[in-house]
Amino acid sequence: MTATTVRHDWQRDEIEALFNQPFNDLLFHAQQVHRAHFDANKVQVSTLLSIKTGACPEDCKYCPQSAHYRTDVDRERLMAVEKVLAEAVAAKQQGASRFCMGAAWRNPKDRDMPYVIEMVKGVKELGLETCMTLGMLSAEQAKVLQQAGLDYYNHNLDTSPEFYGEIISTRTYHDRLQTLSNVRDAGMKVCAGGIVGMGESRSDRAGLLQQLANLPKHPESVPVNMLVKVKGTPFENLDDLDPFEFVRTIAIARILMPASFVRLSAGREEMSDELQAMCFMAGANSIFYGEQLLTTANPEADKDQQLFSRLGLEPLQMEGYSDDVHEAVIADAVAEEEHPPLYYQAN
Ligand code: SAM
Ligand code: DTB
Ligand code: SF4
Repeated sequence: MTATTVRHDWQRDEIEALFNQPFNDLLFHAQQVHRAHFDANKVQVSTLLSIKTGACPEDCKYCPQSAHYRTDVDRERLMAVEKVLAEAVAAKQQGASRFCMGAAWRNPKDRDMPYVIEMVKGVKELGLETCMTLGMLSAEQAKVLQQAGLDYYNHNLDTSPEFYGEIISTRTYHDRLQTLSNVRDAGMKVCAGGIVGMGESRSDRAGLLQQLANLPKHPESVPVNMLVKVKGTPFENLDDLDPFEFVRTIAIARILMPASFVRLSAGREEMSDELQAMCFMAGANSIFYGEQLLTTANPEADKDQQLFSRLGLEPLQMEGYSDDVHEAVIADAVAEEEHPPLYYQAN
């Protein structure tokens, strides 16, 4: 297999074999794949805003916004459109190229749609890429959002199909796959990933990545979240995941989805600079920037600027990385696929 091969037929044991490689071999492999597709010193930067916070009817055990758990998150109604746009202006001034809006909903209601549509249109007019994460979407809702100018939709698979039932009971894995397919069919870019550190096994981590990599088209953006343990959620006292296992998960996401942006997502506030640097070496090339994720803390903007400068990283300007370029990268990679390898080689 070459460093540019894009596959959609990953077997669980192949992925587990990657997890079982010596750390240095795995990182070397991931770096080769990363450098075949991306400038390894450029990182895409998004800013996140919670447009509707708390009181969510779903029971996701990791989530501080679920109404099933007593956390310190205050409930807030859907934000006014002007307020969202003011936040988007600030994000742009800070250097973000994409503005992601998240709502603590099971799914958007009909009455919500006119407001979110105005948000999409307004953010787009500012020259930012738009992303939303609003829960499940019907095919019709996905089309309406796409027509309003929504570039990306984030909807995570969260974990493996087997472990999923331990985490959420109010919606199924199949529901999530259906939303991803509605988003794709509507012509939007897909942002889909998951969370590690929820007490899952290595095989579950492999299973999550297998599901993502075997989607008919790889998500353009793959957020890998480290669980943020929030007081009041059922997961508040879980043991920490070995940080090297987190780096391995990033490296394998990079290998399995070579042309996708792998996002070093929630959990950076709890990570050392050295651990984050290792994640960038393993192929992470996207982050959330700004002091707040949805309800939990993210590193201060200054701190990230210093980290970028110390590592010689630069924010990716989307003007220089058009859709056409991304399409071309994927097309090149797919062309390679016509000559499948006889057997798999680590490097
Ligand atoms: N309510 C919508 C949904 O769940 O589809 C959108 C917002 S939800 C907060 C978006 C994602 O944030 C979840 O799918 C989950 O992967 C991630 N997330 C939530 N709480 C988290 C936590 N404590 N640590 C890490 N990731 C978390
Ligand atoms: C994703 O995968 N991670 C982001 C984004 N998509 C919406 C959310 C992280 C949330 C972390 C917990 C919080 O701040 O509430
Ligand atoms: Fe609600 Fe989303 Fe949190 Fe689940 S992850 S409880 S759906 S806000």
